Amino acid sequence: MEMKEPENGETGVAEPAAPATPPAATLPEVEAAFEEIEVDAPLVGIIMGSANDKPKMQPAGAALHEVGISYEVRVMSAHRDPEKVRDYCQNARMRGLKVIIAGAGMSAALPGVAAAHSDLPVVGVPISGKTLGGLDALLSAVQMPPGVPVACVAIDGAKNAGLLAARIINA
Ligand code: RP5
Repeated sequence: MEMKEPENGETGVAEPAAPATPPAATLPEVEAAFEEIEVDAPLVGIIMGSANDKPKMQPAGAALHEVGISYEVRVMSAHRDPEKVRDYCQNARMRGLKVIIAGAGMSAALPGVAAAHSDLPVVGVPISGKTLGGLDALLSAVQMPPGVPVACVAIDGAKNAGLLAARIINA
């Protein structure tokens, strides 16, 4: 039987379909897509020197929750975990935080150390301890040297710290 010659350059063999390559997205398209992704990234970092401070710092989170501002809570001591505090505060702005609330008792270095490692607004909360009624923490948090600003609320004034952070964010 005679085979018919393929005409007009046809090979007579079906060509495999070319793999479909999606067109490369442009940078503005990628940026727009990211803007559409809803993330509930924290705007406020609530840090404290000890897990024992949590009950006294809880009103800060409650105040933020009430006005719909997302926050995260971390325990880190300026004296016992200095590297952790440094890393957290140095990365805070890059991570999207707008305000740091720092609570500590006794020789409360945490607010000042946070302000030394970040240019974000820092709200200090002096926490009352077993002795001295929190005066030790108040003086430690409030007596900051020029150039290292800390907005210090009252002893055990975590609620106002949350409210002040919300006002800073909404200013
Ligand atoms: C501070 O020392 C903490 O903020 C806490 O208020 C105080 C005592 O710490 P714990 O012995 O309760 O861990 O650093």
